[in-house]
Amino acid sequence: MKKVTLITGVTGQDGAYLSKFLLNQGYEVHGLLRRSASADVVDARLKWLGINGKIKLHDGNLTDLSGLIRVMQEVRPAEVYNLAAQSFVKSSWQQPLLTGQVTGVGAANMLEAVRIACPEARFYQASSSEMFGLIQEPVQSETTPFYPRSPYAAAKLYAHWMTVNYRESFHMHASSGILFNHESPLRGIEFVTRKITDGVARIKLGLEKTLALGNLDAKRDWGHARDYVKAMWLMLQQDKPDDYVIATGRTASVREFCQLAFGHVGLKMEDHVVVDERFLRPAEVDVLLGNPAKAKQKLGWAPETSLEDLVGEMVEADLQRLRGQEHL
Ligand code: NAP
Ligand code: G4F
Repeated sequence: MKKVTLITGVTGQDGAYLSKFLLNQGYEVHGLLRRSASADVVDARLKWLGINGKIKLHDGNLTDLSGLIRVMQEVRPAEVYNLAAQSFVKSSWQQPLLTGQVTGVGAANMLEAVRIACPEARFYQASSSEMFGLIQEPVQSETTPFYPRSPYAAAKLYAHWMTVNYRESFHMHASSGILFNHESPLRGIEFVTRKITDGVARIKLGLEKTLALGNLDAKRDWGHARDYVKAMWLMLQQDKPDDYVIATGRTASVREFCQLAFGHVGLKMEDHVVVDERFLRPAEVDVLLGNPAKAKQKLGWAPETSLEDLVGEMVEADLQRLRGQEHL
């Protein structure tokens, strides 16, 4: 019998990589799909990984509890990965209430749906290093106090504590992965890394001359999404549920990321990058740096992709896309 799993956010970056990983592990993979008028492109990431058609998709939305319960009753998953969210930090200041409803209350809806319809299922919540915000320790671990700096981070913090609360109140196998930034060729174009690699590819191909960015001094601990989805799965294979920081233990600035990306194609960022204050944020998370020691010790997990390799893979994918005019 195949193990059955349900992934929310299946059309996003992590949902696509996790689906591929679980299919390779022999799982029957189900995904929650919110209705879109652009149904022809919503599975672009699954197509990119060659797995569209291998996942059973179910209509649903994180804000609709009755629909979630129906999907749980139909699928009867052994493992549930809650990856769906309004995940773009900058938009969370423009849409704070929607972000709270989807990213925060949506996770509580998922916990309720599992508790009501399939309480034995193991549950993964996509928590975020963004919860550390105005950092209280130079290197952040599972014991570092949180200080959210955006409506997104505040919503994630609610979802995180609800996950802990359901674990402690109802003895659910509910784990929370506090993942630091992870990127890939499937990253949304609005996030800084993909914006940079797409911009570099456009400049290299003569389609653009400049790339406008915001705060070049912000620092992030960047890993590869392909490595990080494995950690999600490992958390649900443990006897006991718990919380884990997933990070590389290296931090780099947006400026350094730019230098690597432009350098990959033999260009200099100084010749092309302009700072545009439209891309600054009302409150910034200046630096994030994670300590993944617990994940290494208890899960046997370690990142496998260097920042240099990640940047190279992303720039190459964007060059390929632009030459072929593929949509993503
Ligand atoms: P992503 O690419 O933005 O994907 C988000 C997914 O959520 C998409 O599939 C989206 O569907 C879906 N979604 C949004 N609103 C929904 C709703 N109301 N109902 C149902 N589905 C909805 O995000 P990601 O980078 O893969 O991240 C996955 C999760 O990890 C997110 O929760 C994110 O906040 C969290 N996280 C990410 C990182 C990171 O660095 N990537 C780090 C820490 C935590 P559509 O395709 O229809 O838009
Ligand atoms: O790529 P970003 O938009 O990612 P951010 O805000 O760190 O959030 C991502 O990682 C979180 C984990 O820590 C996730 F929870 C969240 O869902 C998301 O995946 O911005 C990174 C940094 C920021 O400091 C931003 O100010 O890059 C800076 N930046 C500078 N110029 C820019 C730009 N960010 C964007 N998006 N666009 C710019 O032009």
